[in-house]
Amino acid sequence: MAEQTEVIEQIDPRDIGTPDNWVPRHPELIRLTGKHPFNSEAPLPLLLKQGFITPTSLHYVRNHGPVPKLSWDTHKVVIDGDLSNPLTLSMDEIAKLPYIEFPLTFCCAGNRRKEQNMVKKTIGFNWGAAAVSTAIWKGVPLRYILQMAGVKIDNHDKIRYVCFGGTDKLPNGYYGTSITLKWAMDEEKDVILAYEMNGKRLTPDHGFPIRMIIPGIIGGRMVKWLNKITVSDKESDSWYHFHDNRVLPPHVDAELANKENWWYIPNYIIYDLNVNSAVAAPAHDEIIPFSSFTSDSEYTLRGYAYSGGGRKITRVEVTLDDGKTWLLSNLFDPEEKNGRTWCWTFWSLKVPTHNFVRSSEIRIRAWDFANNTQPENLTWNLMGMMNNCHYRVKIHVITYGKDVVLRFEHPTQAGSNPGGWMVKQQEQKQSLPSAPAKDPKTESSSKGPKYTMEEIKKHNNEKDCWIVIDKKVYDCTKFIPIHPGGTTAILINAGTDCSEEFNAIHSEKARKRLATFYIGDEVFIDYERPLLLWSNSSLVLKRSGRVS
Ligand SMILES: Nc1nc2c(c(=O)[nH]1)N[C@H]1C(S)=C(S)[C@@H](COP(=O)(O)O)O[C@H]1N2
Ligand SMILES: [Mo]
Repeated sequence: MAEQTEVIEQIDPRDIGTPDNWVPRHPELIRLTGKHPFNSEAPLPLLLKQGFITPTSLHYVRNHGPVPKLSWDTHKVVIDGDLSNPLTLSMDEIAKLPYIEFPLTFCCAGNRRKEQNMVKKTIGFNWGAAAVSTAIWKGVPLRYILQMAGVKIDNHDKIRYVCFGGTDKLPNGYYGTSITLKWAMDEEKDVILAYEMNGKRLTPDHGFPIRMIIPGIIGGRMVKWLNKITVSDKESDSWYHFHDNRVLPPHVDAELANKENWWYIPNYIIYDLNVNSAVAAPAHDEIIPFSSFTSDSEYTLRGYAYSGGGRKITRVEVTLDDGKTWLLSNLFDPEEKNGRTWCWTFWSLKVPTHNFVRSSEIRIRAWDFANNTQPENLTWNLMGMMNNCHYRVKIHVITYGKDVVLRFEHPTQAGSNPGGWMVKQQEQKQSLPSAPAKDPKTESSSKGPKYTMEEIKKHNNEKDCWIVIDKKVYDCTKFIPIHPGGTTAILINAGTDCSEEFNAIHSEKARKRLATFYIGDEVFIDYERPLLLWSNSSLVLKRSGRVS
């Protein structure tokens, strides 16, 4: 079913000059956080085209920092804490232990975040709907290793934890997180230390030489470049365990979260994935010419659905009439093991093509084995996590050349890629004259001197460092040593326009701080965005499979 993994050996020119200049990567992955670190997803139609198993090279990647350069021969995993026989294991030793191998759908809790960002900016970058992939993972059960290390079986009510640490040192310390010991010891949960992915050793981006695999939960807890496992009566003390992968209540903004320590409230941590689904066919900007219709022509809608906790998808429904009626789609056989599944399900539904003409939107929702379904509307949250509202694809009838065509429009496109009906809505909102005036204290004025890119490029080192963000020029030289994201993060962008990099990851607070370094403006040719981008713009349509 899966097209076999091609081995990528090429270094992408975009990685040159970054700490990842040695990591081979697929050129078609969409980069979401500029040059560095590497966060990327495949184009959604390309992802689905691969079938049930995603080739390693197209599996989404979420790296908080540079990829650690580790070697199989020297890497060790330390297993310590509340154990009678703490261990240190080499990779060769680990690879000799009993193993299990199974397919697992990985999903970042930020999947579909760009939709949230279009409602209001979160502190996270713009994941599209492809922060999800499926691979076959092989490794030794954590339970087995803990038994080797003399774990004491719980016979009291006190919760104990297993904490995982990676070798990647980040601005706020090492990446790490934890699960309960009970979970780790549960044979049904299939928690493993994985050293193979799709039949080969892990790639650097996916945690080489070893990572955690914890089925049914968000990718964020599956620590890559694993070198430490600690049994403790406390959960992980990693900064990232508390400040990432949480769904805070919608009224909590960044300032409040920090001031009142909302990060540490146990209720808001994410473990299990929630039920979610998306449409891959029709693709964004796909068109069907009316001239290709016959009275009985049909179109096959396709997409993915998944849920957490081993709960299988039990149905995916489609409405073409705003929820008045729901059509039941076909589900591909779920990958099941003892009544649970760790994988996504693909769905499809044949629809008479002419039904699209009377409809303005394809909307879908999935249900899982606990009869959880997706909410109609999204609930904004500070980190933009777990967005699983109904997935809506708009249908437009437009003239294109000499033909009249149906054109499909997804809510967003991943990263800074343009297009999407939510993106358009947001642009319209911003260009309305009634939009609230910008705060003069935080917005730098545009009265400063003008600089050309030629001039800006010269200020490209640690003694003299200018950057351009959204056409404004900032002298960040003094800020380099105290940048919370590290010095290299600024230096690799010195003398360049790094709007994309900056906007992808910075908060409102960082933006205010940036304003204090304003020195002038980049000269550029301004143009007025039309209010109704859609009706005014000349469209460049990408043709995809369906156009015959
Ligand atoms: N050590 C380490 N582990 C990590 C991360 C990281 O940055 N460092 N990112 C996490 C997040 S948020 C996700 S979604 C998954 C992504 O795994 P992948 O890049 O193999 O798809 O890894 C998780 N494990
Ligand atoms: Mo993630």
